[in-house]
Amino acid sequence: MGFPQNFLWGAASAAAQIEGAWDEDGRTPSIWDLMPPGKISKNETCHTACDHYHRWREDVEIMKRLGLKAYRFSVSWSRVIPAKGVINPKGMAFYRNLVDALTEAGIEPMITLYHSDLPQWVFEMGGWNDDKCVEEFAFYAKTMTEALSDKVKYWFTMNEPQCMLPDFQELAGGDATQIYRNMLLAHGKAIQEMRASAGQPLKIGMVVMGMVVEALPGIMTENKAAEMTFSDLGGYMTMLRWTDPILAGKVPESMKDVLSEEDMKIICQPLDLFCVNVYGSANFYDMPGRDNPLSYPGIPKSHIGMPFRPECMYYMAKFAWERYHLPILFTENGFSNIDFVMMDEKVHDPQRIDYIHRYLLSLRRAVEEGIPVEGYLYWSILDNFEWFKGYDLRFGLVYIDYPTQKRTLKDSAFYYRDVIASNGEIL
Ligand code: IFM
Repeated sequence: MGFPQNFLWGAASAAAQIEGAWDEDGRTPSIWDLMPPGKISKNETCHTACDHYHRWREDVEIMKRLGLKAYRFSVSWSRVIPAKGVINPKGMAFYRNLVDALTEAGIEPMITLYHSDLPQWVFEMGGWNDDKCVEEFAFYAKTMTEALSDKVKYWFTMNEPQCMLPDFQELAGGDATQIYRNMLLAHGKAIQEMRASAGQPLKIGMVVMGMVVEALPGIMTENKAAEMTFSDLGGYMTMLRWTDPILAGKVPESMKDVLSEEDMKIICQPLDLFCVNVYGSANFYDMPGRDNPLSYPGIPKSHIGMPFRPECMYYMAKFAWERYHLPILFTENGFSNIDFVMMDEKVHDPQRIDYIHRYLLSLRRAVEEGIPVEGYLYWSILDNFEWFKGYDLRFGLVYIDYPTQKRTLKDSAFYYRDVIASNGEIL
């Protein structure tokens, strides 16, 4: 049976991680541009990153060469809205040109509105600690859909709010419950605005970080694994704390005093997809300071330390489908490796090829059981700026030599191209 004919094979990225041009054409800084010294590894910055802002044509050409069907990117909020109520035409033009080039290349553009890079001006207003942020985000969402929704069908309000909450708290302090509530309200209000101003019926979702517990014969039944996957025990990092309110209109027990009935009318807007980033299984992560009986010395991992567990794809799809009955879009999945350009001027990355191969086989199992999976987006199209960890970690299909900005397609890029061309038949 295999993957459906219209399966969206793609790749993903985020503005702060690739664009650079942090102070050009009217853009104002985001919190990542002004990170205090000592926070980011080796005090690296994202001021230039992959210089995608100037090299986007070359990058779209690469995507076209790979035969991508979809490309998910995020918009830099402070590039399009550099100050309260101000819309920057040059910032807008950048995204309009990108969308047009993608469409011309036959690549479905997908937009994430907020992928960690809060504008500094919003941060100074109190950021997610302050209710005003909800209105500012809704205004931003409306501005973007007014400008691009006739051309872009897929929209994601936020990426991994589970991780953004602690990142924001680390910088700004404040009350986690207040930040949580404001982020959920911002998501809901944004969708109201987006649906009202859309130029066509949109497919909207919120991207969560997939904390999936996989089933293990003799150790963990499927029922138990599903229950643990959607438990509320991990605080704000758990999926359920975000997905139940937005997708099922349910308030987790622990949040009963935080979200009111009135809040829920805003937060729970109809969504079209369950969007999830999955890298490994939660039951195999080493928890610092805690004994994990499933982890062992030398457990296969990526460079960033994520356990190599292809089964996570199958169980994520299965458990999410059983709980929410929405088509699933894998908005991120990928492998960080110690890549370099070798003597033959190529980047040989067999580990990444094996990773993609095995994770996709696991995904195919879900598809063949009849679970609707809309697409798979590899993280990431390019090596990029990995937040607090800087540039050492390489997730890309395309190698970036940062001093020269030269792009080299890794072996895995060619492998993924062949997977796409065969619609997964060569797996
Ligand atoms: O680089 C990040 C991305 O911004 C969000 N998801 C996980 C990726 C790898 O750590």
